[in-house]
Amino acid sequence: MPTEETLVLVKPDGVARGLTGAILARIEAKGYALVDIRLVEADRELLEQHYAEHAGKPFYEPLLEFMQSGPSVAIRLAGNRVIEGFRSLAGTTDPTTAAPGTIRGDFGRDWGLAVQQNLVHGSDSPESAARELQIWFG
Ligand code: RTP
Ligand code: MG
Repeated sequence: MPTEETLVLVKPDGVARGLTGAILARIEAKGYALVDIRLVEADRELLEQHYAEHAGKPFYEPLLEFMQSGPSVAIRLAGNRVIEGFRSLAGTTDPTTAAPGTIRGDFGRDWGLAVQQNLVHGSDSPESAARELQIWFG
């Protein structure tokens, strides 16, 4: 089976809180390979592409604002079943109920804001991964 790739983001809250290293340590300990990594100040145009599926939802505008609040770390990550595997490491979307042992469960906090600041993003399918890697890495 060919090695799979996914797009992982350490979102602005993760970078601002100094959690990039701790998050990368979990990814590396799991055995996934860093293929490319860069610090990105995402602009609105990039984020509109990335979050196209959420356009019109109540959290969409706050989400785009949050994602422009500071740099994100974009990672091209490779490994067997890495798409599913990273989402398992990340935990579910809501940090309050994300399982302990996951990135969101251990480090994520509900700030009572209009958008979940949940530290990381991971592509949810091979189609999303291909599309998102093109957006963030060209
Ligand atoms: P991601 O795309 O970031 O890996 O997270 P996900 O699949 O778990 O969540 P998704 O449903 O795709 O939502 C994308 C991001 O939007 C924010 N969100 N806030 N206020 C809310 O209830 C809410 N719902 C979604 C989160 O930052 C989520 O990661
Ligand atoms: Mg998603």
